[in-house]
Amino acid sequence: MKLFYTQNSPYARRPRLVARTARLEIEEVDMSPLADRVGELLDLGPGGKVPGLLTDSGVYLTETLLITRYLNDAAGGKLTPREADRAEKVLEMEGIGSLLMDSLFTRSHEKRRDDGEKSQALIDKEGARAARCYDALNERLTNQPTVLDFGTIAAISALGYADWRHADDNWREGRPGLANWFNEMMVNPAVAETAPKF
Ligand SMILES: N[C@@H](CCC(=O)N[C@@H](CS)C(=O)NCC(=O)O)C(=O)O
Repeated sequence: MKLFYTQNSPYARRPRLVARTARLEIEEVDMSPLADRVGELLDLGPGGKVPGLLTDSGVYLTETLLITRYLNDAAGGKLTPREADRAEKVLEMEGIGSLLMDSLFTRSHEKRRDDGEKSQALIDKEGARAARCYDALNERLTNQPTVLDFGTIAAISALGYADWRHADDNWREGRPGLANWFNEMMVNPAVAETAPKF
């Protein structure tokens, strides 16, 4: 299997972390700079985005959520929570992490548009959504163990992206529990080596 990624893509970080957590051997193909190499992705499918996964049988899969589930299945379901209660909590966390990631991504692109093209209303709306998500993560992850599952992988990936693209959110401010949990997670080599570089 080949996973197409870029180091700073928060979406691609999720399947990269799933593969490492499930100890699944995959080939990672760095597509940086994406603008120059997008043609290679377009030869495989219509999206031109990372992550993308070329399966051993030659099918090209896209969309983070689907790729993470495919990898987990390929690893025999190692990341599938055993108890129903736990499974729901993991899904809840994955939803919040995904919401945060989409919101941060949208706002980052909007902020980089030319003056006159950007919408301050959209920036404000997404900024408020991100703040609610940071609070929700702080509530749920304070004093929690540093376990990698679908939920914490989504959270870590979104927060790492926030550090890169939205440093002025200062998400650690007033959320010491989340900040401590994040620092402890960064000790994990898989988390450290997939972090965005900036
Ligand atoms: N919905 C997609 C989003 C993936 C995505 O937006 N990836 C970005 C990099 S972080 C990308 O490839 N952007 C290139 C583009 O928009 O052309 C997913 O869940 O995988």
